[in-house]
Amino acid sequence: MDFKRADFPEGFLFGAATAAYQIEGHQFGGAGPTHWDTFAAGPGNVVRGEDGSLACDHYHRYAEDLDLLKDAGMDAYRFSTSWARVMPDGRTPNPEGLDFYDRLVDAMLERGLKPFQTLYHWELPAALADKGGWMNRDTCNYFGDFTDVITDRIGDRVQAIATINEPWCIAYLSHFLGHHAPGLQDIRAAARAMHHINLAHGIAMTRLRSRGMKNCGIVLNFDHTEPQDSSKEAAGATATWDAIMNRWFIEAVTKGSYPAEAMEGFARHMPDNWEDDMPQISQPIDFLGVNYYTRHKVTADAEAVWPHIASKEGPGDKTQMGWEIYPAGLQSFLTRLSRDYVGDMPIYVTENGMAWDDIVENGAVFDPERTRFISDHMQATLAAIAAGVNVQGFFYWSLLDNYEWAFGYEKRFGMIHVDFETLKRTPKASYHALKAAIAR
Ligand code: IFM
Repeated sequence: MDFKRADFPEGFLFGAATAAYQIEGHQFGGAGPTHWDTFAAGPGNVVRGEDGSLACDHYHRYAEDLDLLKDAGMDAYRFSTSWARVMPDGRTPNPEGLDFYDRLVDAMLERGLKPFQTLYHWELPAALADKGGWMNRDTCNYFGDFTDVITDRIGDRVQAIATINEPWCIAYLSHFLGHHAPGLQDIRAAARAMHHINLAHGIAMTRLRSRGMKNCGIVLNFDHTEPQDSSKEAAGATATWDAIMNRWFIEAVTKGSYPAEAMEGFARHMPDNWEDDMPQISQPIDFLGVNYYTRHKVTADAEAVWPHIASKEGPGDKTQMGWEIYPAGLQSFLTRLSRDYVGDMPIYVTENGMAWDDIVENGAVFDPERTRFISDHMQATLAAIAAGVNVQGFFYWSLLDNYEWAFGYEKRFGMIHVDFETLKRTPKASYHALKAAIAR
């Protein structure tokens, strides 16, 4: 790695991130069915129809996983608390689920790891999906109740709480593009989910504040977007895509408004009186989590339905996902978000990482591509810090190879290899490289 801990400001946190459904093993501990179980069981939705029922069995092996995190010299662990584990029907607390997160947080603290919790990383209880999921405003209030229950149990020990992970994926990717659960391609459903997920964030913030919680924020994903050519059409399409993907959520949360370019398509499908929710959605947060992976080149496509755009990956090297590796986009977002939206508020890079077709040979995984990827994105983060952005931490996605949603177990993002037959963990060469860098 071309960096060392000493290059970063005092107190900068290095960590790794995971999410409950992707690693825990959802069959254990009395968790209830989620809309991802339903989606995975539908034809053609997920590679090989795989689901999160076993995943990495982190539910039983969390001590080993946290030991690996600690042995790497990490400061913090970003994890999520599954709503369907804590409340299997979305409404009724499950003591076993609460006990699990109690043990998990204590195990982090015993190892000197700061717990960075995410309340919602996509596993909506199926019972609430049955009632319309994120299209139904009631789901936002139920989410507030879940926030209360889990916070009353572990809120005294967590370092930071993010309400929602990647609302764009929850709303647009899942309700308009149909790639994630519930797999809809429905603009009215999407408009409602785009608003309700923000409202759920606002309600959760209110509940957290009423319990005196500090260090509360949200995690948004951003995609570096550039026009494919110098035409007016490509510029217009890029602005629309940027509004839907990159501006909708941050502007709602920090300014209490939605961008006009996105409202052009969504306005007539929005829930009644949505404007009345904007003050609650835009109440102050304490930090912003930034998830960044890649860049897209965008142009206009008059034959496509609104938003009338076509996009493709940029020309650079690609990961196993086919995503272009473009570290400059991270620097650009960190600077833009600070300049245009959050000023000096702490920003964490809450996800950044790459999938590669890693294999274990003679007990080791050689992944120089990932080492380079991490190193280059750390340099991009350092450049943003040098430009005055208050970045306070970096979480690699992901600690473990895991359930990559519609791609099943095919794509490997981990710094630790998981054999999904035996569940054996093998730290990859990039794990050892990162460990050496942050020890220096
Ligand atoms: O695995 C996902 C994660 O759940 C959310 N952010 C992107 C990752 C890689 O696709």
